[in-house]
Amino acid sequence: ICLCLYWVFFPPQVKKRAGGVCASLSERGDYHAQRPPTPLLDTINYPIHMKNLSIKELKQLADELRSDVIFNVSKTGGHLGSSLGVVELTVALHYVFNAPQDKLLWDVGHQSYPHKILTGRRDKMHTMRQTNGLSGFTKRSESEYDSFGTGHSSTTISAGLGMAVGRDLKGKKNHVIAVIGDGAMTAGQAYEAMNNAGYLDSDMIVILNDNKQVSLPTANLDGPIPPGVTKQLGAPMHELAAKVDEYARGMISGSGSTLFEELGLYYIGPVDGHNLNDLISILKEVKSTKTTGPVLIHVVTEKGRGYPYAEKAADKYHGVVKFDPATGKQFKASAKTLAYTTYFAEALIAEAEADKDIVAIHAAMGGGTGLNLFLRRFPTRCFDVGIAEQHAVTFAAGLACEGIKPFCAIYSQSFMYELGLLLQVGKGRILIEGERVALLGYGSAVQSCLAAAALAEARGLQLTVADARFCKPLDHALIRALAKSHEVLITVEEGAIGGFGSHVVQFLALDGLLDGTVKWRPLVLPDRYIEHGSPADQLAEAGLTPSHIAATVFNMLGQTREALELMS
Ligand SMILES: Cc1ncc(C[n+]2csc(CCOP(=O)(O)OP(=O)(O)O)c2C)c(N)n1
Repeated sequence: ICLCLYWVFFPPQVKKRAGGVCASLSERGDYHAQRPPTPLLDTINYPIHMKNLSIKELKQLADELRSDVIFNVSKTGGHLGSSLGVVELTVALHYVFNAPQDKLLWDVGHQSYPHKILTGRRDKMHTMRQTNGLSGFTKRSESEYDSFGTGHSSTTISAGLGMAVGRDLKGKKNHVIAVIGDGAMTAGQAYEAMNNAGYLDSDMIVILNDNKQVSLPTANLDGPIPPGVTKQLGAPMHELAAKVDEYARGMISGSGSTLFEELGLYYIGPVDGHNLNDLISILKEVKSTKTTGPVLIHVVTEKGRGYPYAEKAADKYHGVVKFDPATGKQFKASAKTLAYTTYFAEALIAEAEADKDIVAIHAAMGGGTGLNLFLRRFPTRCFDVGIAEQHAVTFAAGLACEGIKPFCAIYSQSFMYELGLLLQVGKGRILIEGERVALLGYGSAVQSCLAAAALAEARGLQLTVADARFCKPLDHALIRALAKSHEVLITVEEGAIGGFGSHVVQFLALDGLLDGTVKWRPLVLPDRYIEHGSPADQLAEAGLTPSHIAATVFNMLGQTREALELMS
């Protein structure tokens, strides 16, 4: 009831900025290599320190926070555009609610930099995404203010609902607020969670952060895709978002209810996500209303807000490397070789030139998978399905049923799933012929095997190195030959226990190859979580560097002196 009254007194509105510029400190374009002056932010270490600020001071705090985010990210790289878009929302949330008792969840967590600065981590922002430094996402072990660990998109409504129900079971009274982007909102899990939230009717607040950017037109090696293509990519999603708005205002549904209301959530919005007055009023109202069940507040924000270079960029500076704050220019290192993704995209384009049935699918990751390049060449044969990996795969299956040849690329740090044939399936190859010990590498571990062979060669031992290329189907002939002609066979993979090496040993055992004298050892990732850091640091922690591999070789041959030398 209070919420309805609220509508009468504060009708939600979205104000358009004239020419995209307004007069905040950061928006005046005062960017320098030096840290910007932040007198008010300097007095705020935790949300408790901002509780007595006036609205005017909170606005100043938001401006200082924005310039601090820009300065920090210019030194470390990271998710800039998304964080800039939620500066006012972050200030309003921490002003109105009492974290960490109230649970604040950030979906994906890539937009949590302002939150980190306001929750005791400002002095560590320069360590962001580095080994032993701050995580680029929210992380429970990093701070009690990070109520849920994220990175994977579209989980926060489910997790928030769990926290709300857990609170009720324990008889506690805190609030639960899940902030989720319009991109993350395209995933099925978000709707599964809302449906369940409507059914369970626990009090929780979902904030839909709608910045009209659903997918990541992330810069590829040759720069971001041009705005025209971005528009083409995003248009259907924007239409969908607009429809959601119309729905929300009761303009579409026959019954006059909104999409979210149909799912059982109370809808409020759209609200200008850069207007602190509006945000604070609405959040206070929702906070003080008792037993509402799940409420969804639709907040409209602008990605990259307040940093002109980000606002103008096609990718809104979603993810940036280090840059010069004064010019917005990013310091991109020129790579010696092409990225895997570019090889993949170029190979797929070559196949698709010859076969018109080939299409490509990705889940909001055109940049990360390299498929933006494919989109450029074949605009009608590339499908961005939103952050909906499970749908992407089944959509591909449907296409395949109709005789289309779909390549579905699912983005991951180290894993790409391709449907289709580019290499001879099930065939590996020998890269170096050696003696006594064979290294059988899988994926990027092959490079480490080659480096390990160089280390062994410097100590007088010539290793065999083979590239398995496939885990399934295995190259039985290759494995048999290696096992028969070496004393030791070592499988090396950047994968967990139960993967490639396990397949190999299963085959070795069944083929009787373990009944003789060959010794087999698997080198895999340890069965525990490895913290973020540079790939080199992570491999060192996992015991998978070339030195580790070479040391294993010498240990197996009983040459412990060489092994120790390699590890010292
Ligand atoms: C399951 C999954 N797929 C893809 C990604 C990669 N990803 C990270 S952020 C993002 C876009 C998020 O868009 P949105 O939720 O609207 O947040 P915004 O950055 O626009 O604020 C994507 C696709 C991911 N983190 N998790």
